[in-house]
Amino acid sequence: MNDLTLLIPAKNEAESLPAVLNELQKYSYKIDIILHATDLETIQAIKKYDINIIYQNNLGYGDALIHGIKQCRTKYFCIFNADGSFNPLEIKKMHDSLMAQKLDFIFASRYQANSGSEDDTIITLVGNYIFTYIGKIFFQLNISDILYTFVIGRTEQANILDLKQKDFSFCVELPIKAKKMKMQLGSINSYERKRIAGKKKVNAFKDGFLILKHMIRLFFTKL
Ligand SMILES: Nc1nc2c(ncn2[C@@H]2O[C@H](COP(=O)(O)OP(=O)(O)OP(=O)(O)O)[C@@H](O)[C@H]2O)c(=O)[nH]1
Ligand SMILES: [Mg+2]
Repeated sequence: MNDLTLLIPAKNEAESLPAVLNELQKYSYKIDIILHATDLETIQAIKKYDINIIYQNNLGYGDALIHGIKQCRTKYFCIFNADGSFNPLEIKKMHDSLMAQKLDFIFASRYQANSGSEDDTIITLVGNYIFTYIGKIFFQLNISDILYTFVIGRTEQANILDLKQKDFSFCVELPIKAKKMKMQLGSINSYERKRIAGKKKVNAFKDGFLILKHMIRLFFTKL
């Protein structure tokens, strides 16, 4: 599949990212890792791999992805985590489904038939449920797992959205703005695995608050 680039944001993933890259080797996808130049341990850990490293100017998960999408030169991109929780086997089925349904973005979901998670906690489960529900009621979003952000999208369409959120509120900015622009969104089943090693970067309360604040702002703005 040479029309697709995997965009992998990474922060302090020296333990997990090499294992993720090993697993990806048999698929021959184009891969861009987006990280900050100060993350020397991760940079050292992936030195031997034939991948492209993009250095972000600012900090943050959303900042990394905005930067990655802007630099993406293939028709499609896939947001893929550096912690081993996404199964690369699912990429092809997501890509095929996006093409077959002529979608602009396809969002993997842990909460529909034939899906699940080994990584969810009760807090992330409830938080996700609430934000997904807000997405459905206030933005008519037809996706069942708004925060997972295992997504394949059309690069051209993502560039129209003028994405700005540098933190984890990027997760809601992408689908909500796409919906407001009347783009075609779809959902597909996925099974989330456990993070291989290292620490999660999401703080349920701090990031949950930022996400809620941004959803409220998006509700009161045109785009
Ligand atoms: N470049 C960059 N990557 C980040 C940053 N924060 C998180 N990431 C990466 O984004 C991906 C998702 O982060 P996680 O900590 O796994 O967050 P999550 O998957 O939502 O949370 P859990 O699955 O609940 O642990 C991982 O690949 C992280 O390394 C950041 O500030 N900058
Ligand atoms: Mg994770």
